[in-house]
Amino acid sequence: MRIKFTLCALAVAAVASTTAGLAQAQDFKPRIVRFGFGLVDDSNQGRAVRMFAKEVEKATGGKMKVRAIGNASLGSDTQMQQALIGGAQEMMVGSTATLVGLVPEMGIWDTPFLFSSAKEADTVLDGAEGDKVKAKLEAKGMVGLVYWENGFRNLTNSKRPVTKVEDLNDVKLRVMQNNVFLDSFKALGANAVPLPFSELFTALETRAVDGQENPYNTVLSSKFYEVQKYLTVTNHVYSPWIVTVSKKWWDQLTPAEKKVLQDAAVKSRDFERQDTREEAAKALADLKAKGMQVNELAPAEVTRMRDKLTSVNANIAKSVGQSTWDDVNAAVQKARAA
Ligand code: TF8
Repeated sequence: MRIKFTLCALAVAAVASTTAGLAQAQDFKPRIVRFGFGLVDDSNQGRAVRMFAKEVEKATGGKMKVRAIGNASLGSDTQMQQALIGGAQEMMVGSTATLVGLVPEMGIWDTPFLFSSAKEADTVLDGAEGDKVKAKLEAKGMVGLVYWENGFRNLTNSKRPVTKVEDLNDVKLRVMQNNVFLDSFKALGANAVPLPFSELFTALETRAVDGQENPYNTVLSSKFYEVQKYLTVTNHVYSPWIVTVSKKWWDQLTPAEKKVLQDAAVKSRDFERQDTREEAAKALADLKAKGMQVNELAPAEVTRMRDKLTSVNANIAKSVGQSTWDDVNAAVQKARAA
């Protein structure tokens, strides 16, 4: 009698713990998730989207299918954002920089030299300050899941090696579409032209613009080395990517489905950062082998560039709000001291 009761209690407990803890296949409805991105399939972005897709399919027993749609086939970053807001597309990953028009606080991440290492970026982006900025998306119709690494940005152009700030004077330089980037490169004396990434290769090829700035990984995966001769190591800003979901669609999901997406997003973030860092460590040598002429800046020139760039800080503080500016900078200082 006693034994029977204990076994029975154990059985009840076991059933309760599976339903509460592990999600079952029947918790998931068949769903198709269109996950768009701007880079080519064979890029750090593409690899991480496919990794995310596998995780989600595995966790839902194949019920939720994630379609990785690259090459900006679903549109530029800003076009995809509008599709997410309207509910015509479920997910995307893109630059935080292209969200500044919707969420001004996102501009904080474009502050030149904000982060001096990837470790600082991880700590702040994954911490309370990163969360606060990410949470602002909800009021605009999107849910931010995680930040991925785009990386430290470097300058390329087809005119000349940039060894001092003045070399940029007559360079038509494509920048991402927000005022922080426009102001930053105007402060350096370049002729800054905002353009969506999806139009960049053609613009470089036809010489509509002379140069651009992006992490090594992207210069490599987007084959910019075919149309850009000179690369200058500037590391002028760390760019995050952010994985976002349509809020209209998110609100229809069950808690179990939301958890699957959140968990897979965290796994994809860790995978993506490692993959990106490994690729970046080799990319410069690859770019040289493809014929790019690479130069570093003399320390005095780095200081001059830094001084010119930090002149935009006051405007950034104004557009992101003083409290965002102060809180993020304090979090960076704390991460730096750790
Ligand atoms: C840029 C960004 C791009 C991203 C990507 C298309 O220069 O660095 O790599 O926006 O998602 O526009």
